[in-house]
Amino acid sequence: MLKLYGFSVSNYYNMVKLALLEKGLAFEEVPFYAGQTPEALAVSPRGKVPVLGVKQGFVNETSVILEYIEQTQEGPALLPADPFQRAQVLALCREIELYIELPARACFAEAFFGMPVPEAIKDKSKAELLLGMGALGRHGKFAPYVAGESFTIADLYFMYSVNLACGVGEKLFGLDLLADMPAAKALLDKLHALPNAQKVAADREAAMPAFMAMIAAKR
Ligand SMILES: N[C@@H](CCC(=O)N[C@@H](CS)C(=O)NCC(=O)O)C(=O)O
Repeated sequence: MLKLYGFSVSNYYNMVKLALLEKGLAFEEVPFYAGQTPEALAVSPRGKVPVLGVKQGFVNETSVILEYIEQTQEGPALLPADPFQRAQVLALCREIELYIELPARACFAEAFFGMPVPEAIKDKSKAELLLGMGALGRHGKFAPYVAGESFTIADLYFMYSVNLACGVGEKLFGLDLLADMPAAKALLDKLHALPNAQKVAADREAAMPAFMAMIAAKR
């Protein structure tokens, strides 16, 4: 059986978890906080989650895991078969990760854990986030899904990265990053209302106290 290594508070972990649930696949969740110990690095070369455990070994990096699942498993397709359409979906995922998730992530410590982030980093993140959201507004279709008529892995990146970026925008910069994107806002609500997304969210809530205690202990 597929094994999903990671923890329920991780947004990347939840992208893969929702993909597995939407495809109706059986999998086992293996609690794994990664880190830099030799044991963790033997599972995840950079000490990140998620990691997918398969018969032959480990597959890491969310985008690669999602493509691997698509290529090897049954269930509803989350990537188009047509190469051009597939490229659009993959580009959207990459754009969301590079230009929205990563600048937002640089500010997570202050936005979500009360640990100050230097002003220079916040300034850079704010500028990059605005450019990233502009790119998403130009490239995303939101008709109703990010890449068009079908739910794809671009929706997974959108729902689990853009929601956190919006939290950063609101908490640190007083900005509504989706203010000019009503269809995107509606899609975010629609995606988070999916029954499987609700299960993922419930697991996240349940795991949050232990996660926050772990963060506090590390301070
Ligand atoms: N590029 C990685 C990023 C994954 C990532 O940043 N995961 C976070 C949790 S959301 C993590 O493992 N953080 C632990 C750390 O950086 O030590 C992927 O796509 O899977």
